[in-house]
Amino acid sequence: MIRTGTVQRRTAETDIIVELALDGNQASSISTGIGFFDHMLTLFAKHGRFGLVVKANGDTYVDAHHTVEDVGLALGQALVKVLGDKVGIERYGDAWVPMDEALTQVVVDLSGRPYLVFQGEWSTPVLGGNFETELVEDFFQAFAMSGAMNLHVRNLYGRNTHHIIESMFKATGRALRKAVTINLDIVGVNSTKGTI
Ligand SMILES: [Mn+2]
Repeated sequence: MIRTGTVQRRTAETDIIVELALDGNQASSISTGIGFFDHMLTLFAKHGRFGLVVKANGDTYVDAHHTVEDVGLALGQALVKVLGDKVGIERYGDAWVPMDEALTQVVVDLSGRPYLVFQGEWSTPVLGGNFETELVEDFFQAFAMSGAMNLHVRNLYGRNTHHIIESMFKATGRALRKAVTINLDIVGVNSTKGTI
């Protein structure tokens, strides 16, 4: 069984299609008009072993904010849609990912209770010419809220801004891979409440 779903999200600011396949280790195809963001989403998909298609046409002549935030919202919506009733999934996942001198820890709970804890600081305000690095937190905020997850993204240290942010996206992919994994020992949903 391949768990897959599509979300289309259109506003006056952005027009976005996200296709997410949790299984099958399919190739990703990312096009947002923001090169650094494409690079991050490609890493996220690769290290999460997600089949991910993102096509975004946004008002990047303004800046990258609307597009980055709305892709986060659409990706979270796609995850909720694909997971459905969450029967049998591990629910929790975590990962430590280094990138050279940078180290990031991500812990996720697909709890249905949206919450973001974000710890990260860096020196470079813009990467790739049109990606304002403060948008990293906005992306994770949108993703955690619309994905109804408790997400902790914690960079411990690092010098190079590209490395720090890259370790965050890779670690999030890896943590989510664990959380969405189906465990046949789990009867129903993985909660004493009977629902997540
Ligand atoms: Mn890179």
